Amino acid sequence: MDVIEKVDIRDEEGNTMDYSLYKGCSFPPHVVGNVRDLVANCAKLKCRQDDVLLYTYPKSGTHWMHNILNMFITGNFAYAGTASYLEFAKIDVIDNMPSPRLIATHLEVDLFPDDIKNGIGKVVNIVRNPKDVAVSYYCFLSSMKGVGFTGTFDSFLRFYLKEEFFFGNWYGALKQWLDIGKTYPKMKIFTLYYEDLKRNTLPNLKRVVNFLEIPRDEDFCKSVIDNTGFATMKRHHETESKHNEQFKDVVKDGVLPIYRKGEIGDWKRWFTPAQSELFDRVYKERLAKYDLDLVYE
Ligand code: PPS
Repeated sequence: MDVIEKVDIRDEEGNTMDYSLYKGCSFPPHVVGNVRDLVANCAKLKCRQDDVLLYTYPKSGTHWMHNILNMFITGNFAYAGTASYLEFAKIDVIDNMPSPRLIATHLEVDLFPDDIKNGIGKVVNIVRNPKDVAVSYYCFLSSMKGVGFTGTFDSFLRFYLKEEFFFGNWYGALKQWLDIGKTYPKMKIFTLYYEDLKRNTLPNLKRVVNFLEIPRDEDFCKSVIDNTGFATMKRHHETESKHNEQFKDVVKDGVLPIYRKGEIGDWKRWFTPAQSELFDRVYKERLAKYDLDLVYE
């Protein structure tokens, strides 16, 4: 029988990270309920043709894209807050959401609903360069309660570079997407890079609209841009998102610490040259067989 292993790793400075390991996948402590039930419930979730599942490795722009997609799907520009995540919301909440549903997840692709793997519903995947993800993740976890991280950025990087991190590691997540055509050829997916979205927003929003196959013209896309800018979303989040049920036990002041800087290249203020070199070496080895052109600044 598959067991849920509770793992608690500690570095030489005494910083700890604990997670659950189940069927080779790692889960942070604040996922909803028991990971065995979570995995089983996700696999059998009944999907609908008009479902949109937003996949991101954490800190890659989930909130940003959730609000963009919500505007496209609903046809209005209301702020939509934080998504309902497969792993943080109760499954009956997801099951009972009215159509068209927009759901988010950081779960590994193998744990996606079987229906999604078989092409029922669409998946939007956002990828962000791993150095900015590392900084964003560190700042986020340093501000959380219970699942927080109390060590230095250097000690965090050592955890981040391990095979097993929360929801797996960044390069493992990316590999799943680069290989997706072979693993799940029926899945309908669209991958967008955070950096492209940030630098060339309008053309990339048009690509999103094409993928969703919904009628939204250029003026609509421009209004989406006006309503999903970093400062606008940060203001909405801080005034309207208190006490989100999914995260009420792990946030310090009722607000998830999401909107920090929203920039490309902030990692340069955090990484030392030695950390950056180590990072580049590890990533080059692990992603050697892929032809990647990530944008870091
Ligand atoms: S989470 O917790 O995994 O759901 O976080 P996630 O939403 O994926 O990522 C948070 C980072 O996304 C940045 N962000 C934005 N960047 C640009 N434009 C907009 N509108 C925007 N909204 C959110 C957010 O600031 C976090 O990145 P950092 O680098 O920490 O600022």
